[in-house]
Amino acid sequence: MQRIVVLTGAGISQESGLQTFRGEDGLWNHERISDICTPEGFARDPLRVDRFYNGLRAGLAHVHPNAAHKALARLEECSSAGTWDGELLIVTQNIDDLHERAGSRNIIHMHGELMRVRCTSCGATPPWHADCLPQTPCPTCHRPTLRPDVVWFGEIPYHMDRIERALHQCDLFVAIGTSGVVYPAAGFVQQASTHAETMEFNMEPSAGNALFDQTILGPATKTVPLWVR
Ligand code: BV8
Repeated sequence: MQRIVVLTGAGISQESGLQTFRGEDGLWNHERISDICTPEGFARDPLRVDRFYNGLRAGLAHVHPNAAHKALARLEECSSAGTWDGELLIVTQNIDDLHERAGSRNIIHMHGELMRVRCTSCGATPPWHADCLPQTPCPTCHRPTLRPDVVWFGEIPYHMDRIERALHQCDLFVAIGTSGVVYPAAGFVQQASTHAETMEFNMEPSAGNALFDQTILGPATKTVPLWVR
């Protein structure tokens, strides 16, 4: 049984038409991280943060999974169908739903999900809907304490225990389309490299590239299907 952990970042969704964070037209070139991607920024101006994520939600409605998302879904399907003696876990930093829409099921959204909101009073994570505002009452506890279900800087990513276990047990760790600058995700290759093969798929070497056994450069829609085939 081969155990593969795939870490994906914004680069895997780039060819679907979603912006990355740190490229020449990156999201963080137009907004300050401290204003948008921190609990302090949300506390200062919740409507501004809501506008940012509503902009991403609007964009998500017009894009589709690409060949890289679909190749990973095919690999998971081979495991379910028994044609591959392995198991695949996708740990994504992305908050889009393109892995799900490509057909993947074994996914951990470590930075949360764009199409959910989270109640800071009761912890419920109901689906987001168009007239959801920070003062909209939570459908579970009815308090007006909803926020984007997104992990911001300074907050602990979701499901870290499950991720650490998977990294400890994997035979192969693959990173696709991530710049390797945001922790703890950027540190996963170090944890895996003590016992597993490591591969990086990117357009350019990431910050942690020296830690990878193999580097495959090129657009993910070309390189990932060739690897999965
Ligand atoms: C935490 C929210 C404690 C969702 C995001 C000093 C040193 C080290 C660490 C720290 C430090 N000071 C503070 C920290 C911690 C901090 C951190 O890492 N800061 C960095 C900037 C120094 N991290 C945190 O605060 C995290 N929490 O540490 O808690 C803890 C941890 C564990 C256990 C207990 C306690 C929380 C981090 C989460 C922040 N939230 N976003 C959203 O709005 O989307 S971060 C944001 O960056 C996104 O989530 C994104 O996913 C993430 C990483 O970006 P990438 O996905 O890599 O995207 P990027 O644009 O950067 O790169 C794209 C890549 O794709 C490029 O390499 C490009 O070449 C490539 N590419 C482009 N096109 C293609 C392609 N590749 C292939 N094909 C293509 N077509």
